[in-house]
Amino acid sequence: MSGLREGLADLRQLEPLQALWSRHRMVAGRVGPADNNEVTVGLNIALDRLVIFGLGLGLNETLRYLFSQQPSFDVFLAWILDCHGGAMDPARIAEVNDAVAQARGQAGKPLRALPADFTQVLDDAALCCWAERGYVVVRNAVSPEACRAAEGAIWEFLGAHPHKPDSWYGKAGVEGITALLTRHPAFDATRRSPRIRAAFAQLWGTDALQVTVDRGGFNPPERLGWQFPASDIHWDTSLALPMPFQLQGLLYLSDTPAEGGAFRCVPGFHRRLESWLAGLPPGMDPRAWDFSAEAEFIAGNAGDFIIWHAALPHGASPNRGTRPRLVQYINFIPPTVVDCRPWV
Ligand SMILES: O=C(O)CCC(=O)C(=O)O
Repeated sequence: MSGLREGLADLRQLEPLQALWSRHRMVAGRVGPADNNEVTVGLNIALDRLVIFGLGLGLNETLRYLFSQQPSFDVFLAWILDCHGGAMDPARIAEVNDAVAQARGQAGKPLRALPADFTQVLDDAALCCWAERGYVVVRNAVSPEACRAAEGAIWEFLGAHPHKPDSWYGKAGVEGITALLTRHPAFDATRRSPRIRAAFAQLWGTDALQVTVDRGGFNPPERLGWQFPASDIHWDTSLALPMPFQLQGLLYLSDTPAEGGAFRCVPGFHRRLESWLAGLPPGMDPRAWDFSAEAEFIAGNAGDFIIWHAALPHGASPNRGTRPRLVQYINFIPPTVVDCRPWV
């Protein structure tokens, strides 16, 4: 690991980081020319994502920091090091540089095919569920130890205790049901799970993928004075057609029965989104539709991973069980694939 001075020097060599900082400074400060060329914008978004995730940072936290603080480049670098406890492995920085160079070379080219010796983790039944219902559950996607470590990281971060219900509510580290923890060695370990990566690779048809650095989730049982606060069943993607192939995923860190705050989605909706949109009454906001009667609750055990097609309306559900539901959100994206559709 490099110290503060070396860390700053290493990061300063990361040319795309300077580009990211300067673009966001221009947008935040409304100075300089805006580049509206679609290809450049798409590539810039892809490279920003590569650099941010590659450095082990969350996308939201980084963009929020850049926009709210408008730091100088050196202050930004110091913030990145600070996020990692003051030091970073130079090898990680070099990897980001390599990944960016590769992504530049791959931009606009077809995704690299899976190698001939790729070991499939999704069997025929899983693939059938995927095709028809638009989701798949990878059982035992991470080891019990890795799962317990990630679960423990959330409990510790929240300062809550699994067997003390009074400690589950009113936590500063929770927004809605999102546990605001992104950077933790136990989270990094689950992100490296070969089964999760392979499942995404199988669905994407490429193993040239980048893992996202996302947060955890904490959904305790409802009780008097505390109601399920998360948003309803929703989409996180634009509804502009054609809908691109996009995936989302979460890892159950605790055993989750259907009534225990499980993930829910409207199965098969990816196959009828277009006709459903066409049949809506004029002026009706598709996002205002109540899908609750059509949604299926996907129960699972700690260590199970759910991948769903982003076209499925989905969301967490109120926890009517006895134990909090803990999850970690993980996604894998081909580095050069970006969605430039307008938000609809
Ligand atoms: O936590 C869940 O079960 C759902 C997650 C979700 O709605 C999302 O990632 O957009």
